[in-house]
Amino acid sequence: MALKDTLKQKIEEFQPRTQKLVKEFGKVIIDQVTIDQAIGGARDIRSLVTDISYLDPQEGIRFRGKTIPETFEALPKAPGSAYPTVESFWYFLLTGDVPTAAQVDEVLKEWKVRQVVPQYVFDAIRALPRDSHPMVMLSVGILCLQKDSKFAGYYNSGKFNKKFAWEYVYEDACDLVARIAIIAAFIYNLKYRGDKQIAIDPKLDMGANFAHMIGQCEDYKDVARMYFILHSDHESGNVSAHTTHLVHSALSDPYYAYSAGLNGLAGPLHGLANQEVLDWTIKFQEKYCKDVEPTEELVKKALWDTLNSGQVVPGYGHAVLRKTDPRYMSQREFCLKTTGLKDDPLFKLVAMIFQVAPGVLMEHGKAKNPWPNVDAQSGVIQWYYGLKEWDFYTVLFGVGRALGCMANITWDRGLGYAIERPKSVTTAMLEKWAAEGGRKLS
Ligand code: HAX
Repeated sequence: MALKDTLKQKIEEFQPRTQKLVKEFGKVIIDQVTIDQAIGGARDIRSLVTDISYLDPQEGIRFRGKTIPETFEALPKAPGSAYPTVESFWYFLLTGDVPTAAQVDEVLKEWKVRQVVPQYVFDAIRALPRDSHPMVMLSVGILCLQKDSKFAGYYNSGKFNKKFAWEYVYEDACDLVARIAIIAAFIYNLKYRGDKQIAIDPKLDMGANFAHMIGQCEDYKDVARMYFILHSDHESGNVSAHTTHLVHSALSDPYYAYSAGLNGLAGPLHGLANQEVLDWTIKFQEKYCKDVEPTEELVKKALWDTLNSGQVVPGYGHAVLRKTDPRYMSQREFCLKTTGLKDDPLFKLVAMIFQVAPGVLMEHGKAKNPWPNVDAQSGVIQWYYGLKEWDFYTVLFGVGRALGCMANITWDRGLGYAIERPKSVTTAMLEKWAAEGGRKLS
């Protein structure tokens, strides 16, 4: 069965579960909110629903119930590769089913048709100052695609029906995920390769084609596949996923929603941390290791210098995780099994930081999670393969994150989730409830 038909069946089978929960159990309490949560970024409040991934503080992410190693193991691999194609992962994220080779093939073929990016997108990006951040270029590129949104077209057609709305979100979502790596490759070539563009190779899957389009080597094809899959989804509360969900909840189409999500991803406490890690590490090398080999003592000193100057250690800490991020470990394993990379001085330095930083952060005593997150390891791989322009790293994150965000909003519409509108209160109200020992709930 084609992906859209399978999805239709899944959504229709699922709808009664959501409807029953709202109708029969809508008033069942699942959480409470404290003053520090209201002021402190709504941390840990259970008020979002997704079945696409779940983040356990100790174990880390599961995509559709599978850990990262289980996901990589289960999915059909790209020809001659140890890694699955992004296309097979997309099928899995959307449906929860491991696709057959034939089903993956169908997605591959479909993306070949969908991946054509209109010239006006490239023109708009090219019109930006060349020293604009590449995340601005990506966000603008995605926003430009809005003009032809099938969801917006359906909404404005006068025939809009909530029941079928998800099908149009799905159409935009597929177009967006099929095109985003092409736009990213264009931005890379425009900014860093003197606008030397390389045409799409229609024989290649998304990851391989991205590698081809930025002039990368054969081995980088797996890097791209791994990277896009690892960065795809991290349940719904993180800034990029939540922003996409929030904006789409107003029935803004997927392009408006994901452009906004990308703007959140571009924050240094979120996706931009991967460029910050490389920046920090290279500056460390320049400052401390001009004539000497890095040592644990030097790393310790540099970490304390960062903390004492009031900055965060990029790539460490997490709002939910309380252990080393399995996405970090997955990339570390990739480094360890890649000849050349495992002996690369930068990888060795990142591995040394991994030995030292948790102890320093524990001694510092602020971060609830002193362990590395996904961003602590990702830049070093890109650097090794010659992508030394670290301001591009968040774009790579953004290409991957599109998969999770688009799968989620397709299901949001399928299950008819409401416009998001939490309630705010005033500081005076908080002070009153604090004095009374809590708000009296009638
Ligand atoms: N270095 C120094 N201090 C840190 C820290 C770090 N890596 N991580 C947390 N802290 C500090 C916080 O700034 C906070 O200090 P204040 O009380 O002075 O405000 C305190 O420890 C408590 O914070 P927390 O509860 O442990 O962490 P939060 O949930 O508030 O924030 C962050 C989570 C990821 C934003 C945070 O750990 C951080 O800033 N890390 C560094 C940046 C980073 O790597 N971001 C990427 C995270 C993964 C991701 O989203 N990728 O896209």
